[in-house]
Amino acid sequence: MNNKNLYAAISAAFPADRSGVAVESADSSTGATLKRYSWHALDEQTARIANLLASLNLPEGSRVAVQTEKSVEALMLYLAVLRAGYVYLPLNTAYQAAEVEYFVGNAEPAVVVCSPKSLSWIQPIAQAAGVARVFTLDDAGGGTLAESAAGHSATHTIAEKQADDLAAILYTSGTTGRSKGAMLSHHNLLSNALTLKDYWGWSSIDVLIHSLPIFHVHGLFVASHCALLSGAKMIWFSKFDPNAVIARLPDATVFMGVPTLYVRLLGDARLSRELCKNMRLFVAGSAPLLIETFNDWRERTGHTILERYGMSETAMLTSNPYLAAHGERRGGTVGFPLPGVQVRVSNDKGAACPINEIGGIEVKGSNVFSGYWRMPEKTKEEFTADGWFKTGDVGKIDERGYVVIVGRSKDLIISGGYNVYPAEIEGYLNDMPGVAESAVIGVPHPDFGEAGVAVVVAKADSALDATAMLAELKSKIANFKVPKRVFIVSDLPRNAMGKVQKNLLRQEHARLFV
Ligand code: MCA
Ligand code: AMP
Repeated sequence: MNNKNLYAAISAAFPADRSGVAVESADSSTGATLKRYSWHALDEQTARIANLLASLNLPEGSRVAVQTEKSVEALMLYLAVLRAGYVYLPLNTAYQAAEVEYFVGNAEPAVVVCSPKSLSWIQPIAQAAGVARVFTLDDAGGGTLAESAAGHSATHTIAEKQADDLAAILYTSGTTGRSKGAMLSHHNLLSNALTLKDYWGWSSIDVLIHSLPIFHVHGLFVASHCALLSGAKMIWFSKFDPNAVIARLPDATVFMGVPTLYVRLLGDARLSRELCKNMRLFVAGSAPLLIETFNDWRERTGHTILERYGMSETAMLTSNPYLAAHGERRGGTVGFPLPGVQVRVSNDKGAACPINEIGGIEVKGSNVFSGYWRMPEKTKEEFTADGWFKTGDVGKIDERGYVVIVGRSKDLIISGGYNVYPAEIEGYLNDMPGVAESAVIGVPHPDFGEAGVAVVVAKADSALDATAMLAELKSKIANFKVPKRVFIVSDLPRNAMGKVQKNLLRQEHARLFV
């Protein structure tokens, strides 16, 4: 195949008989079938949207920013952006105006697609940033995008792309300063997806339960690409609800989730071996999977969860083995480097760590991004002189070659699979009247794995109200970033250098939720 467009590989994997079901949307609370979309319909609708985009005469490399609820039509929009040769920029639906304003201002998309309910606040943001067109896409697939696409042809020649051309930009928050857009090429995404498809034994008879959001690597790339590149059917939920997943497990063969999804499924007394008898694979990632969850899952279902590890900048890096011949799936580890991915552990002087010694995890491979959008300096900082990407994760490689993640050098909280950067939340808190300083930490949480907690110091003669502070945060930032608790204290613990000792705060509040 000469055309390196990821969509060319995806469409080449469509089954010969395109009348079969590619995606079945299902009610996210009951699991009941809502609508079936054939491969043919997927092809036709992505063609229409791709033709609509092409008709706008956008410059080469234009970004299409999307903040819509999850629907099959939203998946089609993603595929259409690839097909038309533009760059997809997904945004978490929880982001509010200030957050979206930053992404739109930074990425300068030519097109924005949003939910009709957000149009009133997104339109002015888009206008101010010089966005050429704003379309709407609602939960049921309606809106101005579908209306405009309806007038376009259902055939479209896939745009020619080179392997290194950009396919998507995924924003990841920064430990200091603002979010950075990780630039992923068609080759980054395709090479990783083909590796996973192979390594995890995908075939066209698989049926994937897709209940993750599609604005992050896990749901958008890992889950969707594996199914699409295998010609396998997806059962598509607009959001995760254990009740609906339990209802459809007997119809499925593969499930992917962040650890919180497994914890919530285990909380349902109906989860059993019988229910999972047609399943062949449960994949977990995006956050550490507790060994208790790993063990409980095996006991209840008879299946051993396959834990893997990745990042927005790299897609998937390591995976526990799928085939028993390659080794056992070991809880508490993220498995082996995937074929084509190199992983090393380095100490703070940049020297390689021996087996079982803890250091910074560095990676290399055709899956690794080319850099951060318009941030060459940041990009340079995150790579070693010999071209390895510094993940910011801390870990080791054991004597059997399994990678174990023990922590992070980046000040990051992962809550329910979403990343929350304390520096960003502290910025908002510090801007509030009467706040002298603040520290945001992550503490163990039974449902989200980790939850954010804010510890705030008031200015002299100021009285702070924790409830009001939480309400203000809620009005400004994505809800999952809002700390679950705010503590007002007289001072923060500091070391001799004057640096806040977050480890002491984490110890103090370690048992808050567990
Ligand atoms: C929701 N809430 C949360 C979170 N989600 N709080 C902390 N962390 C969260 N993740 C809070 C809301 O703020 C709200 O609080 C209340 O819970 C209910 O919100 P709702 O949206 O109804 O929650 P939910 O539907 O139960 O969502 C929980 C969830 C969701 C299903 C676990 O967070 C989720 O889908 N997580 C998956 C994220 C994911 O796909 N990550 C992959 C990133 P209030 O009522 O007070 O406002 S990709 C990645 O990390 C790398 C590359 C990788 O390796 O995959
Ligand atoms: P993101 O910025 O959303 O791409 O998140 C990537 C980060 O999620 C990684 O750098 C890790 O810290 C974390 N992560 C992903 N998968 C795992 C896993 N299986 N175990 C522990 N941490 C993980």
